[in-house]
Amino acid sequence: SIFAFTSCLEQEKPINFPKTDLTTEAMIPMPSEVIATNSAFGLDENTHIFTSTTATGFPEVGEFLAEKIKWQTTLNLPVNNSEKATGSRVIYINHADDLAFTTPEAYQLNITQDSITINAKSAQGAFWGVQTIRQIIPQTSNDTLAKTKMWLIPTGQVSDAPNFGFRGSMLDVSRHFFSVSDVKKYIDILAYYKVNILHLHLSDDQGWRIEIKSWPKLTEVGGRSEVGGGEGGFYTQEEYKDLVAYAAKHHITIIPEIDMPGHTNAASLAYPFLNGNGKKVKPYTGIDVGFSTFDTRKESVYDFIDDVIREISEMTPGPYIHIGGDESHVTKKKDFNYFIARVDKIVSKYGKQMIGWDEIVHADVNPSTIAQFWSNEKNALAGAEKGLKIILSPGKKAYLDMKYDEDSKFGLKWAGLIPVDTAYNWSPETYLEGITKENILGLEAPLWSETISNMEELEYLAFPRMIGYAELGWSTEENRNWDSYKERLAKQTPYLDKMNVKYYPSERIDWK
Ligand code: TNX
Repeated sequence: SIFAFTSCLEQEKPINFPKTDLTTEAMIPMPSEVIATNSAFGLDENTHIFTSTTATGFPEVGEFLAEKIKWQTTLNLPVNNSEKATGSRVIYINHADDLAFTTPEAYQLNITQDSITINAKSAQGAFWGVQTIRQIIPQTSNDTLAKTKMWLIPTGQVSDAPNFGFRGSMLDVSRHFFSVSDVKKYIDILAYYKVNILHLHLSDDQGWRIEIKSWPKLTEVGGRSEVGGGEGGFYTQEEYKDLVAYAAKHHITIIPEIDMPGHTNAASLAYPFLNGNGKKVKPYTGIDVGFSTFDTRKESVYDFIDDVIREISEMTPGPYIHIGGDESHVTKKKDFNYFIARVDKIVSKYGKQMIGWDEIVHADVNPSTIAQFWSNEKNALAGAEKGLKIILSPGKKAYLDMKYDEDSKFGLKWAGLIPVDTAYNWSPETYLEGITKENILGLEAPLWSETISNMEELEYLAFPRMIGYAELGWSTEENRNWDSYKERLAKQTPYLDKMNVKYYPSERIDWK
């Protein structure tokens, strides 16, 4: 009929897209290069997603994008389904080897009126490209340009790669326990900002949080307390594996930490033969540090550690095991170094790379062992001189558990107050004199949990500061700028609100 004919004509009329500017979108971290071509891709119900089907992980990245587009817009887009695809707009997620950047995490985005293409060398790179797309989908649709509702994505190109391959956060689930679903929510948000490491501090004086089948009392006895006297908790091995798999789906590696020889009161409470401080072990629910130690000269202690590292290695697809090593104030220096060297060998035996807090650098460790700098600059330098790679977690800049200001509801202040701009305004590459980019593995922001016991409190300390650390790890110095960052941060509210994140609404940010 004539009616059908006119409606068909209407559909083919080129759409007059409003002018856009990809370079001013609120992308965090700031990509390496952004070029705007000032038109729009109309994301609508006819859009199809296609991925490389033979390259590992690419179809899953396509499914992830579809899931998140549905969450954001309610559109239900097909993935790798050619039915009715002819003539529709398309998002391609391609495996491509010829990118300008060498790192496997690099990706390129090419957005035109007709298609969006992600090119990436690895599924991980493609996954980061997907996060960039999520960040530039507008909150509201345009309902007048065409017959369908359209979410107008600015056209242009993004060419992007991380400055550091290790961009992390740490959660202390020991001082207070956090559930699997809490940790999953944290993972969701980290992934959105291209963070690729989540370090879990699984044991401390106040609680042991991971089931070890060969030593069941660790959780039965050692898992039942926390700071302030709460009931504590722990992850069963099934739950822990589920967490690791959830993180892997988000291209995040989990680093398990068993802190020793200090910070071990909960372990010694479960198995008193481990204790080396000469006192009777009692449950501990305070927040002091440095009073506990394993007995470093007892062979049975190393048999115990061998079992623990073996069981944890079996649940850890990632390359790293963290063995703590901080604040062992009641372990003699000689015993401490002997202990660290022995544990280093156990970790290597199970095919993993050891990470320890900066105190470990004086022990005779494997050259591939990594030192995590948190407070002692001399330790970091000594580690780098030995050729060890350094993870930067400077307490004064990167501790998520420091208060923002004197009035902060939660947090400590031993390393200083860390307002949102102080957290952002420093350079990992030049922070420590004598340590260069070659020495640095990356950046990690730890969240210790002495003063926080639920997700809302966790979010108050972690956000917005963690978003800034994500940019510090990903973007190069020339691409970072507080004035630009604070504008982009202010525009994260729709995402954070939709995620129900109770971030700290710092007055230094002009929240939108
Ligand atoms: C120091 S940082 C610690 C932790 C505390 C934290 C509180 C580090 C390696 N050790 O045991 O939780 O300060 O900010």
